[in-house]
Amino acid sequence: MKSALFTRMLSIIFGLLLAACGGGEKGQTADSTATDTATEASNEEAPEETPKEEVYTVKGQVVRLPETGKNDLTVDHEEIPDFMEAMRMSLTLADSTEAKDLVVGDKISFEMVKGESGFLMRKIEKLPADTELKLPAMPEKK
Ligand SMILES: [Cu+2]
Repeated sequence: MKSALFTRMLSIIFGLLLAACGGGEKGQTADSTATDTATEASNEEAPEETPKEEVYTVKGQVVRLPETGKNDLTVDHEEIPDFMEAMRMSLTLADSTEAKDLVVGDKISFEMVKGESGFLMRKIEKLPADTELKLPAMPEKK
């Protein structure tokens, strides 16, 4: 008899718990609906984003100067945290006159700009020749 009472009490407690849970879920559903609506509204308000350019200040060393009539400078550059490992790459000069005073082997800092159509470099500044750079170890490929 005692156990029957206990069982009934348990079932009452369970019933209460279920009711409580049900109430909670209803509340959550209402909340998430409200959030969805808010998100949609803010999306509509946001103007069409023009793709932002990402700018990184990078140090590197000149590997190859632009050929006549071309506009690309090849550099070994240091790691760019969270973006690019140290590597050799060719970049398009935003302003070709920026390369006119450079020679192969110059250590430079520059801004790397990731735009819609690839990478640009600009604001090239020469660094002292004894600047220590962590450049990529380039396996000789021939
Ligand atoms: Cu790179």
